[in-house]
Order: sequence, then structure tokens, then C-alpha cells
Amino acid sequence: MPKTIAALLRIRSSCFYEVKIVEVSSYMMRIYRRFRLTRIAVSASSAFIITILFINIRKKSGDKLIAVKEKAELAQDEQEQKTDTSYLKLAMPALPRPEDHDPNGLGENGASVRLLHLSPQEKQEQEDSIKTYAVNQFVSEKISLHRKLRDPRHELCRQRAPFDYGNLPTTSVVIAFYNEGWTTLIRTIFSVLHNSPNALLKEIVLVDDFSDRPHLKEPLEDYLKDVERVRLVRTTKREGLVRARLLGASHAKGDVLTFLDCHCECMQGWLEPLLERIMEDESVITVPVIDTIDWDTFEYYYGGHEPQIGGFDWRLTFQWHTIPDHERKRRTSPVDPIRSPTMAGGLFAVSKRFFAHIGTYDAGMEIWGGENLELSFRTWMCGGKLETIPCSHVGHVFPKQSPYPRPKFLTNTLRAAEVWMDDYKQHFYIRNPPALKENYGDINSRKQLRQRLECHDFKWYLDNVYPDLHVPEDKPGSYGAVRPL
Ligand SMILES: [Mn+2]
Repeated sequence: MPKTIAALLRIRSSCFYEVKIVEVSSYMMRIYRRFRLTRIAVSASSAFIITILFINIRKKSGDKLIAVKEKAELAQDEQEQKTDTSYLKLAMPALPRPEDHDPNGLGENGASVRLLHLSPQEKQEQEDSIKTYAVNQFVSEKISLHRKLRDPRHELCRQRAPFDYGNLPTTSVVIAFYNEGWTTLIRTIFSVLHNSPNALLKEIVLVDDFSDRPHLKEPLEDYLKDVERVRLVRTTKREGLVRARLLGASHAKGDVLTFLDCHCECMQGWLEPLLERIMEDESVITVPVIDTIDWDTFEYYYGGHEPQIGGFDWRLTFQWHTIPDHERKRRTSPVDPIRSPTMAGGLFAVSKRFFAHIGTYDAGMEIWGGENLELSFRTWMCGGKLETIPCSHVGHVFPKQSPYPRPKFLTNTLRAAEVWMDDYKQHFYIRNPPALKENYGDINSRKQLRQRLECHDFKWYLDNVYPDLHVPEDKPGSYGAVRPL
């Protein structure tokens, strides 16, 4: 470039124009050529720079895209982790087992406990405990209050999709007791706390139905002060199972009432399937599979086979049956709920709202017995269902014999028969002649309830819910025991 300027200066100072013109034009050409070269160089370098820039921008924006994508993925992972954490938190037991719990202790995994080499004094203590409680409380005392049971449920129960903890209804577990042994009662409480998800268990409402054994007075209150989520209420006179449970229910804050007996042990995963079914259909009363805990050895007998359903005979005693064919055909999986004509009564879950709708319990029933059939008839006849949930297992200590007198069984049963069974009650009277003389009290409000709810009649119940029950062709005076001669 400086050479071109110098040449132009020389043109000005030149006197020989022609020569100069030639010179000028040659200079101009050179300038032009140079300029062209420069232009090409500029264009080329510009193009190069633009290309580099473009590649860089592309790369940068690509980086940016990748970064955005990664960020989204990370956020999603984080979200999933969060969900997982909260899921675990929700599924966590209401109370974990104590850290010093010995997983190999006596009776762990539901193993049988037989105490050998007892001293004469210990043997006596064992005998006495059985006499008092109809249960071997001496053995029960040797087993941890926090014992864990093995989980032999159907694999479909363990491998299923996670429960929707955020949406399942909450529950209050209501446990009524009367003169119960210490360890069986406390083990029931801990088994609920250790095996119920934090998110679902609102509380345990313990109802003392006017027990008179000293260990159930202050010692129990003191003990429970340190156990969160457990409330103790007491009746002021002996009320019986029905009114004690109703008192407990009146204190309950959960969406669902789960009634348990006072000598039970819940299996892991017992609660969720009971509540899930109620979430699907609020008119279903759900019943766990009731496993037997041996009154002497505390061995947990897990049936493992198909659960049984509840029925009754014409003496109105509760009976267990195998699943009938029509029900077997209706179900599509071994873990599907099983419709049951009646329930044993000790253990079930019911929506608080639905329980109120169908008239809770017959509060005219005393002490024990009959209330399970009454609630079963009423549930089915008034628009509800009763179902056993195969994935829910709870163990129950069946005592050696009834631990206290139950004189009201007949009266309570009569109330159920009179309100719900129409003319079919005659089959019961024929088999229970003393029932004719029994005063069953006022049942008007229960009859009104049946009318108000526009319930089906007993024939509908037999035809639709319990078609397998044989209806006898009793004629007055024709019933009697048939003996081979
Ligand atoms: Mn019981």
C-alpha cells in the first residue's frame, strides 16, 4: 500500500504526462490487482472467520442444548429421587423396631417357643398364667414385644406396584380390651406401629372396657406415655365389645376405622391392601386373612393356602368355608379380594363415613357375640360388600377357651335374627328353643334403620350372597335329632 501512494505522488510531480499516464494506468492496474487480491483475501478470511464463528456458535449452541437437556434430566432424576425419598418416608413404619432388637431371639419369625428345664416354681407360674388368661402368658413374656414375622405371602403381594401412599385413606386402629394380659396387649400395639406405614396410621385408640386387673391401670398409662400415636380411653362401666368399640370410634381421626382384637400380630404389608380396596370402593368392609397364633407356643401358623370365607349355620354360629366355585370363577387372580357372606368379627377395616351411613353397630348388644353376623347381614343387605383381602394377614391368638364368660351371645344373636332375617329366623328358633324365652330388648330403632336404608330382604341375601347355604325345610314340630337305631 505505501508503494501505491508513493507512485501517486510521483504522478503529481511528473511533467511528462503521456509517460505518466501509462505509468499511472499501470499503477492503477497494480492497485486494482492488489485491491482484488486484498478483497479476495478479505473475503476469504471473512468467510473463514464467519465459518469459524458459525461453527463456534453452532458448537456453543449445541453445548447449550446439551446443557439444557442434561439439566432437564438432572432435574428429573432429582425429582425422582425426591419422590423416592418421600415415598420411602411415607412407607416407613410409624415406629421402627428398637435398634437393639435381636432378630434371632426367642419366637422370632413366628417360631414356636417351648421352654424346657423349668424349675417347679416356673412351671407353676406357667400353669397359673394359662388358668388366668387361657393363653400361655408365661411363654409370651419370653418373646420380644417387637418380634418380626417372616413374610410368606403370595409373591404377587410382594412384587406388585408400589402403593399410592399420597392418596390412600388414613386409618385409626381401634383396639378394645378387657382384662387382657400385658405382653399380648403391648405386642399387639407394637405390631401395629412396626408394620403400618407412617403416612397411613393416624393413631391407635385403645379402649379399656372397665378392666379390673392392676397392670391395666396406672402401669399401662405410664408405659404408654412414651409411645407416640397411642391414646388410651376407658369406659366408666363394663360396656361390652360393641359399645367399647363405638367409644373408640368416636375418638378416631382417621378416614378409616380398623378394628383389631387385643391379642394380634400384624404381618408386614397388612394395612395397605385393606385401605386400597376401601379407596376403590368405599362401601366395602375389608377383612384381613386371620392366621392363628398358638396360645401355648406363640407359633405363627401361616396358612399359605387359599384363605377361607365366613358363613354361618342355622344355630347362627359363625363358620369357615372354602371359596365356593361361583366366587372362584368371578376372580381373575389369587390375590383378588374374596367376597365373604359373613366375617369373624374381630378384625376389619371400614370407611368411617360408610360405617356411620349403615348404622355403625347395634349398641343394644352386650358383652360379646352376634355383632359380627348382624354387621355382616346389614352390610350386604344395605348396599355394602364384605371382602377378605388375600394380601393382608393378621395373626390372632385363639385362646385355649373363652377367657371370660360371654353370657350375651344368645340375646345379641336374637337381636340380629329379629331385625334382619325375616321369616328365616324360624330356622334359628327351632334349633335354639331357649331363644323363645329370651328377652332381647328394644329393636325398634334398628328396624327403622333397615327401612330408612331401604335394605334388601333376607331372601335376597341368601340368593345373591350366600347361595351355598342349605335352607332346611323345617315344619313346626318336625325338627329333632336323627339317631341311628
Ligand atoms: Mn380374640
